[in-house]
Amino acid sequence: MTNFLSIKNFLVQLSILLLCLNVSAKDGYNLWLQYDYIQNNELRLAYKSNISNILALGDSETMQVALNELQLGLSKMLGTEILSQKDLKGENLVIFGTQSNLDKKLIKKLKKELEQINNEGFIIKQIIIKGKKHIIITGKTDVGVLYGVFNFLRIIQTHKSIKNIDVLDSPKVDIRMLNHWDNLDRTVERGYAGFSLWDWHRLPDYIDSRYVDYARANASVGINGTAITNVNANALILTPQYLEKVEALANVFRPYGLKVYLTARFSAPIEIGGLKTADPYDAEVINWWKEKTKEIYKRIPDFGGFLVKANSEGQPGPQNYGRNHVDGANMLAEAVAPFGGIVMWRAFVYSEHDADDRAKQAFSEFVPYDGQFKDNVIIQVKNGAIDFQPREPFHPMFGAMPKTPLMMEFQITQEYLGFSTHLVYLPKLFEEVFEADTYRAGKGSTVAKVIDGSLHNKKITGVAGVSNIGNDRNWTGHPFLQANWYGYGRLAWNPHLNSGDIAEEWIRSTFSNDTHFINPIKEMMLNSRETVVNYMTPLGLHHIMDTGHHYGPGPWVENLSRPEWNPVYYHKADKNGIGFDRTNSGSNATNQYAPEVADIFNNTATCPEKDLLWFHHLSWDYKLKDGNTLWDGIALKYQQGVNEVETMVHTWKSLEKYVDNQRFNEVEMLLNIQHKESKWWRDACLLYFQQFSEKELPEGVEKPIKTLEYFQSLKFPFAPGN
Ligand code: GCV
Repeated sequence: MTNFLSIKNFLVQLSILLLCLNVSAKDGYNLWLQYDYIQNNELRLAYKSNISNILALGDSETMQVALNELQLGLSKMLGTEILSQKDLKGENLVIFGTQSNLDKKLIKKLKKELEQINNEGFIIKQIIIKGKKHIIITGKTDVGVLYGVFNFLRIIQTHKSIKNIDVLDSPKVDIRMLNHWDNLDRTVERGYAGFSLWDWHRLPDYIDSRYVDYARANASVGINGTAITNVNANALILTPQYLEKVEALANVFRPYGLKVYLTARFSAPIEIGGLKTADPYDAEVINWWKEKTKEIYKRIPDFGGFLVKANSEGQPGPQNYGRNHVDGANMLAEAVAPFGGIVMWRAFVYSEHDADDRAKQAFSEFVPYDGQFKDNVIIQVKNGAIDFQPREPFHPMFGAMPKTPLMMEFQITQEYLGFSTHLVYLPKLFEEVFEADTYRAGKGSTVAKVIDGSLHNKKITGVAGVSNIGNDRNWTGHPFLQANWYGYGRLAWNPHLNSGDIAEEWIRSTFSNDTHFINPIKEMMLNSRETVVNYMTPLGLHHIMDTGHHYGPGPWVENLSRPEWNPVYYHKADKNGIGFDRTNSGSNATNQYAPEVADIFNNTATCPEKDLLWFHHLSWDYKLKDGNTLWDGIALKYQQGVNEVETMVHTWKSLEKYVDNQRFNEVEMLLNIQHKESKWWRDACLLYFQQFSEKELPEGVEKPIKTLEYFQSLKFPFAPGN
């Protein structure tokens, strides 16, 4: 590792040299850490007048990483080599180190601030030492300091003033993690940006430098955990052969504050342990997990714990032995507890044997267990009750289990939102979920407060995002989808942040600080989520994507073995109308929300139109708020979505001069595909639904050129991620 860091050190120096030669490739690999040279002389000189050299207090691996980053970032942005010095000589130093490295006088000076931050928080402040002005970056742990360093660099990258700088911040959520649905053969379930980053075959001896860059990017936005394997788990990851490889990754990630978690296949004691059962009540099984856990912690002392998908979509679990989720989760929790580990148990359950509305099943199964899980269990709940749709009302479980920690699961990869081809800025979706009011402890009981633990005073808090990263050169397939990784990390750090502010930070750090570019691009990003809803699933429609791969429209699909896998189950279109009645006259899913919320959703007059067909089955002639009939309204929304993508194409084209060729061309091609596919969605869905409505398309909606049969005949046997 030390060797690796010195190579890294050398690369930093090389980058600085290349900067002076002005060589800079813009293939997207550097993500939001571009550290572009500040062209504006006045601004650059203003920074320079506050920054001379760097003084690192402490020499842990994390401090070395922080030093490299500061040197790289500052040197590139200021256009001059910023040196690291060993003493307090001079002024305008950027001094960084943990509280324990500060001298007593300084600690006294910062006492108030230090009391206000948690273990991963940081302080960035201008201070005077012996009459000389400096900037101090400090925190309680070296990872906190690293976060402070990244924050300081972001301030400069986004061209904010550092005059009298005084920043104090702490994450509001403990576990902020990526869930990789990466398989051991390097395919990625629902992954659209290439193959898995983890080169299992060449690990542990070959350490791809990308592992370091991955950890660095995560640290830069405060992500502190990674579950590196698919929740549809393979038990082999728990064998010594693979644990050795996991250990190598954990060693690379550690200096960046990134903990490793593994997915645990419930039947592992049988598959790799040679036992006859995986019954969580069986003494041998209990012991097997304890020993396995010990073995893991021996290799990886800061191992985070297990993520488990059990009795869900065919995965094994405690119910195979007549036990329940509490039995399964608590058995694993006991194994990891002595080492400070946790168990993240997923609530994504629905059964083909349960005739009840799929949207109700997780709540029905889990809420009665409230208070029964061990302290180190956290239940991982998807943002909505079905499955990562372009829009879903918030999951009714949020706020409904006051005695159990619940963590949010978002999907950053776009399984249902156009893969890595469509530009959709997801923090807008994440923000909508966080801002939703559960009313569980009166008005203002937002999902954000459930997740940050403040609503019910939770001991562990967490947010997970299903990763959209692969080994594509630009990490996410589409240059703009880097913003979803970035924005996810920022919101996991603080679920109360504003998605517009995050977009602006990202644009400035990734592309340009020119407001002529920022303003239209920010608008485009912020609108993009509503746009995809409009051309895929307007007015509360959901899960009408084509079978299996979920690429493109397939509202007609009705032949899958499980009813709830068929789009027709969700839209219920017929001659009388369209939509899923989840009110008290239908499946009564609304009853799983607090009464105040249920009342809003039950009544068409108060139900937000964006969720209308999620909760109501309505006639084609139903009058929408704008006076249009439901049929016309649906058709107009599809058309609006297409028009909006067209606007995105034009906006992008008009900004060519602000972007390097490579990223400009890539985005242009991708937007053109998105435009084409938005029309495909519009035409296929409207032709299909028109069979039931038997109505003409309203004025303003383009007539499809192809037939419904044509759209139904399209097949994509090699669609990625499936
Ligand atoms: C990992 C959906 C996806 C599956 C995924 C599952 C889950 O059903 O289509 O690919 O499996 O969600 O979240 O477990």
